[in-house]
Amino acid sequence: MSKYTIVMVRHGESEWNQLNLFCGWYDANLSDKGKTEAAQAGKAVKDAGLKFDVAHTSLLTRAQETLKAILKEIGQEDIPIQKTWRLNERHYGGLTGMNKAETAAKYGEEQVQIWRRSFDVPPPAMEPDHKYYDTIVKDPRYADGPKLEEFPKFESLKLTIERTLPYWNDTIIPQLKEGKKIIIAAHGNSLRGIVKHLDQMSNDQIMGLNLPTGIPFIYELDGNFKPVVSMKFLGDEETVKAAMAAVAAQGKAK
Ligand code: DG2
Repeated sequence: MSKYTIVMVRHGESEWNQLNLFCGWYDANLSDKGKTEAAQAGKAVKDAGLKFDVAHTSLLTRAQETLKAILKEIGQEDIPIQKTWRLNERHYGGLTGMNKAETAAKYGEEQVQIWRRSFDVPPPAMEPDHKYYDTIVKDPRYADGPKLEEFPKFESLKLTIERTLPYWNDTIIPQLKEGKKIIIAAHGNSLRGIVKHLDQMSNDQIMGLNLPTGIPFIYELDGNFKPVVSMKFLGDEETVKAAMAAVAAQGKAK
């Protein structure tokens, strides 16, 4: 029997998604299309009659703006919003800022697929001479964490899960237990980590999952936080399928 309901959404398309650049911890804004997707996500949430007591998001603008648009649409801009680096996108290391299709042309589609979707093979590290190193490491939004010694220079999905899951277990679960209705607006890979955990997907199974931008999905969980309903998208099946395929195709050489 379903006891808890939680809604999750990957942010709307960012300007860097649009340019097909590895983004990670770079703070890209939503594109115009992404803003429209965020508003549509809000409409879908409204049509489903969902309301929330608390919202969670990352420290990155694209996720926060998506959340804002959704809460505006459902008239709930006043609920508490908790922001954490633990929901940030996985850190794409030295790949940050590189074009995914050009990277595939240079290093091969197989290598890009490993970097994007393998469970535990990390991308190359972001070295201090990387164009975006200072922009990210010295960003004051990280003053409260992660600490310099744990500040990522790259992350595999495995490493992403290792810093996202403590937030799920220590913050989200207790709030669900209190009966709070929750929405999480985050990123392709931080959410893939949560989905892998909830659905107990194998390392191979999670490789095949690509989350679309701006389409909310629902989990219904039993008393032991096991899914009764998994990843039910608030969108029609064909649209969701096409959007997932488009994300997968971003790693193809042009
Ligand atoms: C994308 C995900 O993150 O990229 O960092 O480039 O969800 O913040 O747009 P998001 C990025 P892929 O793993 O799908 O290549």
